[in-house]
Amino acid sequence: MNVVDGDTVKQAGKGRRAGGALLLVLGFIMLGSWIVLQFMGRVKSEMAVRGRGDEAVVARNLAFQALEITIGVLAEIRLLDDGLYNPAQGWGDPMVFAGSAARGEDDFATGEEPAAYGEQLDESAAILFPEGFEVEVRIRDESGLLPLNHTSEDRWKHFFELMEFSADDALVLTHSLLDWIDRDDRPRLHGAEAETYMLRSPPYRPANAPITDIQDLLLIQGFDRLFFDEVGVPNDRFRTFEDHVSVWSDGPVNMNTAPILVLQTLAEDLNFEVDRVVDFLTGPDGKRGTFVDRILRPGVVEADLPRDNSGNLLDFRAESRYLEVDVRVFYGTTTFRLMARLDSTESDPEDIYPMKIVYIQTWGGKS
Ligand SMILES: [Ca+2]
Repeated sequence: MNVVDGDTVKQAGKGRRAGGALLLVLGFIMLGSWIVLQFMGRVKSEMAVRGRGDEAVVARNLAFQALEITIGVLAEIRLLDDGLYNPAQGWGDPMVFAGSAARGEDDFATGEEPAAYGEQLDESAAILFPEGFEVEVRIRDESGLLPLNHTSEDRWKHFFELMEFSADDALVLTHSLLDWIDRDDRPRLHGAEAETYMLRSPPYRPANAPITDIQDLLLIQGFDRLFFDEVGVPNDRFRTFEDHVSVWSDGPVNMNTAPILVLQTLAEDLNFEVDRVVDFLTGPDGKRGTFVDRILRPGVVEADLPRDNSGNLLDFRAESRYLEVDVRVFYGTTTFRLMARLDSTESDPEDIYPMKIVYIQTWGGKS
């Protein structure tokens, strides 16, 4: 796997049942705890050999180890719980899951107040890192977002209207985005192709290909005016858009992790009441995004499974396939950051990891 600092290199809860959570933990111990032990052993010996002067090196190593632990947790849960659908399966806070598993505890079945994924269930359950280093891991399920390059015209129109753009602006944004991506040079009614962009100064051509960098929106008619200020600085609407789309997801949207605006967009398109989905997912504590959330997935049998307005069950087959793992290691006044994209359903071409690492980027620290 190739990694380059500051640059992009391609290539490279509770379970559904308490017994399920226990099974996961036991499975993790049998199959994966060696990973944790090996990593921790390595960090400690590095600390001893290098001493205090090389904190940046330790921070970098810790970040990679946290990523490997995260991959281990995801792979174990995927294997033993037959797929990844919802962080409530235990992967919402992978360091806590791995820490509990390494100690043989079943914290997911005994926690009193259900915690949000971002908060640790129990500080003492998390993996212990060397003193002076704090490690934070966040997982964003891009499968719950609108695929930037694979979303229909109807969904975009609904989405831009839900973002409170006028009907006219919603049309311009939708048509211009689709024209920018599609291969032909025939503009839609409110869109734009080469004939529009070649009149600009300096002139340029549309990509006529999938967007890989979200900053390219600055070049697209409508987005240039509505998502950036006069000098090209992204505004709040750009940030809202960025939080709801994925540049690399190409599959169906996973409703388990979809933000409310994405669920509302799907609801308009598929004709269902968004509250039915939210009420189901929320679970007994009345809060969405905690470890007692219920999970929408194939095989679940519950009386209140969400249906559309014609009474048909919604499609819950979409998995948490495209995962962005954001690791931050804090030490002194400095932070080392590592961001990785994982395709949880593809195998690693080099057969080192249990899933494919599509991309890694790092900031800070020494190599
Ligand atoms: Ca085009």
